[in-house]
Amino acid sequence: MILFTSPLLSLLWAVSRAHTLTRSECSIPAEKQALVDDLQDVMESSVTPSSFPNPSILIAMNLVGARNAEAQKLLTEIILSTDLTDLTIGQLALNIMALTSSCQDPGNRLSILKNQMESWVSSSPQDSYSVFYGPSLALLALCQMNQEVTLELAVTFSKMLLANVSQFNIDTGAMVTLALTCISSMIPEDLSDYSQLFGQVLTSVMENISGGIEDNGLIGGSYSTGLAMQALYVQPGENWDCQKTVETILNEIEQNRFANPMSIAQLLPSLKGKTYLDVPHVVCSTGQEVRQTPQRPPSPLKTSVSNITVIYTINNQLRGVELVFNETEVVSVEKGSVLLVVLEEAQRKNPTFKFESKMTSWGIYITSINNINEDENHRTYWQFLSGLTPLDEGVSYYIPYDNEHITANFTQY
Ligand code: B12
Ligand SMILES: *[C@@H]1O[C@H](CO)[C@@H](O)[C@H](O)[C@H]1NC(C)=O
Ligand SMILES: *[C@@H]1O[C@H](CO)[C@@H](O)[C@H](O)[C@H]1NC(C)=O
Ligand SMILES: *[C@@H]1O[C@H](CO)[C@@H](O)[C@H](O)[C@H]1NC(C)=O
Ligand SMILES: *[C@@H]1O[C@H](CO)[C@@H](O)[C@H](O)[C@H]1NC(C)=O
Ligand SMILES: CC(=O)N[C@H]1CO[C@H](CO)[C@@H](O)[C@@H]1O
Repeated sequence: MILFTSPLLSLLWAVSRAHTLTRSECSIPAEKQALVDDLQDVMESSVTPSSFPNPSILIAMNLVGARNAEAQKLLTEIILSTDLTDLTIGQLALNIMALTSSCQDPGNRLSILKNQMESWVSSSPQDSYSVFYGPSLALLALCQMNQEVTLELAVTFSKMLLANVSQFNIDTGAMVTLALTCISSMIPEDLSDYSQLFGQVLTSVMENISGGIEDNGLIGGSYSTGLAMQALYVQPGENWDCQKTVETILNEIEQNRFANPMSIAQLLPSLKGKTYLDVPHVVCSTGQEVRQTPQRPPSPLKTSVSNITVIYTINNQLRGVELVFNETEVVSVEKGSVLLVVLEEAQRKNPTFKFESKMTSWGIYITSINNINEDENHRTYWQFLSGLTPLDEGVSYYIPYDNEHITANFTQY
């Protein structure tokens, strides 16, 4: 169905069409504007010389307009000096978009990403849907940088998505939507073979995202909503009440559900009607005012020093017959502690509960428990559950309640 001739592809790529977006009607009520500004301040004040270099924060800041020009400048410098050797495809893509949004030249990051993507498409076996998240970011970044190779990569990528459908993942679907929307806007409409292929993927992905719209307006839970909104902005459907989604999200913000700076980075652009497709169109103003970050209200003083009890189980039924274990420890931690404190307390009481972790853009990620390591090649990881429900936050943000039963279960994705 698809004919490949490279000169043709490059010719077509050059004929890019302007793409205009129709936005669903929704806005932030005037009385909630301060709440959103505070949220942006939390995200921007997380940028320090020693914090984890997070390109998603820079993208968000540039899309909505930085309130703290100093944080914007610092993060741009940090991203510019990030060592490229150990970056994944997705991280490279985010770095390129972050630098573009700061009107900086991404330099050799682009050619590294192209090479990595070319080997990725030719090697990937049947895979779980969320594994396509990073490569979608890559296609989006390459498309925005007008790389001719994008069309060919996108064709292979789309065929892989159509051929191997595993458990759908909203965040990944949203990224796929942004990437293929960018690519579709770069090829003439009458190129029916390509348009048809991308259209087919976009239709099924948007069906699944729409299916994730909950009665309360959230889309696939609190932390998928920001990205899902971006997808719904660029591929508008009929049945989305954007205002309802915004209202529920604003409630969630008031409940302090968006304390993690990365969760803010993925939400803020949507709240302000922006998407990652706007990255190439950011206007970089020079000589911005360095604004004083407003003082955050002091966190309420800890009045109660009472402890709570958490039942913590670590369970591996997956790896090594002789390594199988299922152990439970009851620990007492100060009320309001994050889950990480439970893990530390269990480890202190019982060496079987020894764990290892690494820092990521979302906070602390648990890589190993009782010497059983996650393995990307086998798609294994430590999943955290409350009862039988997977947690929607990591150990450095989730706050357990009294008598909660938390399980770390070694499983596959
Ligand atoms: C792929 C993915 C995974 C994979 C990561 C492995 C891999 N090699 O692909 C797996 C399935 C293992 C995973 C696990 C978890 N994930 Co996850 N994951 C994602 C997803 C879909 C894409 C991440 C990605 O590739 N980013 C692109 C690259 C370029 O960025 P990166 O920062 O380098 O990505 C790394 C980190 O994001 C890290 N990571 C992935 N998930 C999580 C979660 C936490 C809490 C941390 C600290 C790190 C982390 O793994 C990525 C690859 O190395 C995101 C969706 C999203 N909106 O971001 C959710 C997402 C980040 N995950 C989430 C959650 C909740 C989890 C779990 C805590 C679920 C659970 N109940 O156990 C666990 C982590 C537990 C632990 N061991 O600490 C939430 C975080 C929300 C929040 N407010 O904290 C997200 C946003 C999904 C959602 N919409 O709810 N995840
Ligand atoms: C999405 O939903 C449709 C049905 O609505 C289904 O056929 C398809 O396999 C789903 N998954 C993906 C990844 O698109
Ligand atoms: C592991 O232990 C928990 C708590 O004691 C128990 O509920 C669960 O059934 C056990 N699971 C397995 C697979 O043995
Ligand atoms: C309360 O929790 C802390 C850890 O947060 C622990 O060190 C301490 O022993 C606990 N106190 C009691 C009485 O269990
Ligand atoms: C724990 O992981 C195992 C192995 O993947 C799986 O069979 C089991 O259903 C998981 N348990 C829970 C509670 O999710
Ligand atoms: C297009 C594509 O990637 N197809 C793969 C789907 O999964 C099967 C089974 O693992 C692979 O053999 C195909 O290559």
